[in-house]
Amino acid sequence: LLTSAAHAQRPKPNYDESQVPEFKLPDPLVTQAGKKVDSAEEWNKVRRPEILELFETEVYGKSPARPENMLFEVTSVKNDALGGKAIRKEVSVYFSGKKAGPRMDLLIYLPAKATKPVPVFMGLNFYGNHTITDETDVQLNGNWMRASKEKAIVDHKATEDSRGKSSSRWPIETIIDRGYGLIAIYCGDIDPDYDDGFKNGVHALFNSKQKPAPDEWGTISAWAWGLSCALDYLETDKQIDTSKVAVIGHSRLGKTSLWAGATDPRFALVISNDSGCGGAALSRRRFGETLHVINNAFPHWFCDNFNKYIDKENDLPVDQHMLISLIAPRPVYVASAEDDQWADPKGEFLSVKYAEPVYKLLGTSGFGAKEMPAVNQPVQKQMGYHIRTGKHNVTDFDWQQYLNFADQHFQGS
Ligand code: GTR
Repeated sequence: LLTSAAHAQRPKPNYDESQVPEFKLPDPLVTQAGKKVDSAEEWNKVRRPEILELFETEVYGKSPARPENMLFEVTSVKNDALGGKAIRKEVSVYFSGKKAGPRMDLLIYLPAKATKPVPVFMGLNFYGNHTITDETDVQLNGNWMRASKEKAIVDHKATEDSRGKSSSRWPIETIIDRGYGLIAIYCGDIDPDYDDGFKNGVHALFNSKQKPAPDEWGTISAWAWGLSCALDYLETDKQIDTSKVAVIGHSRLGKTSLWAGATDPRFALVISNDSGCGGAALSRRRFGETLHVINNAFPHWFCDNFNKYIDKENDLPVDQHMLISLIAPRPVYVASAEDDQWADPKGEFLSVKYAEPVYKLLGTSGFGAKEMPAVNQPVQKQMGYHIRTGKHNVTDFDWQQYLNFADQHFQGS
């Protein structure tokens, strides 16, 4: 997905463990002033806000407050979706409260047989809600999309042939059969995934001065902000148990689900699937994708301050284990894939491990794993991790683990 210009300047990635530089990680349990944090109170009052602020100003960028006057419009309801198994709804969220402004569309599947509000998974997708389902009567997204032959995108627009093209990543029937709902949103409804100088998407709604300041929101922050807006809608929907919303994302959208979980404590469970650099992977390892590569290829994802740390990862006041720590004590699950070395599976594992002291301080079961587990051998306590065989993708194996993990934390089984 890199542009050819970015390819040209892209330094050779390191995949050799013996070439990983030596580094010292900042301690999530020592304040910026050097004081050891040894109580939940100190964590919540001092250290957590400090870390959150550092991620806001140095990594993802600060987002504005969410609008209070958003307009929610239910545009379709089908009570016998998926052969009668599911209730399906489409809901438009108008961010400015006016139909003229940008809007995102939620595609919602809920188990038809539910007798009480249900726990749900909510996640962004890459090419529109119509790609996640084989049902052909959901709305075809008309917004700008990244080029993709595989997804039948023509001139940056979805086509009828795009329908269902990502359905293997969203096993809707399995999710429904296990008693969960699913909410899907196209990330580009919130902010199109290209470097446009922040003139479109929700940035345009707030940034009259065109380009955000160096500590203001990039696209990942905007996406996470959009997920929180979606949660605002869910809170108005009586069929959904909003104390049990798991936020899930893959790759760039996995970076986003972690940031959404960190910034919005209403997300009760957080899942990162192959999120890699700027997601779960430790930046200081410089294994696979690095800050250099990611900030050149995707200058719009992070805030401009993040560029300061290109080839200077040791100067970062945080590393990505501290992103995981911001989710504590809520359950968090990080998944890697064996053939996805670009995303640095070991660096993703280590982030979970080095966030564990915070989870322990807050009285949870933590993680437990000291070494990386073997492939396809999930570890699931308050913190979960697996590395599965195969490539950068979301598979049924991944979903089985997420569903088991959710059962454990949402249904007590
Ligand atoms: C790649 C990028 C990764 C990851 C991936 C994706 O090009 O280098 O960080 O975000 O895209 O989102 O699929």
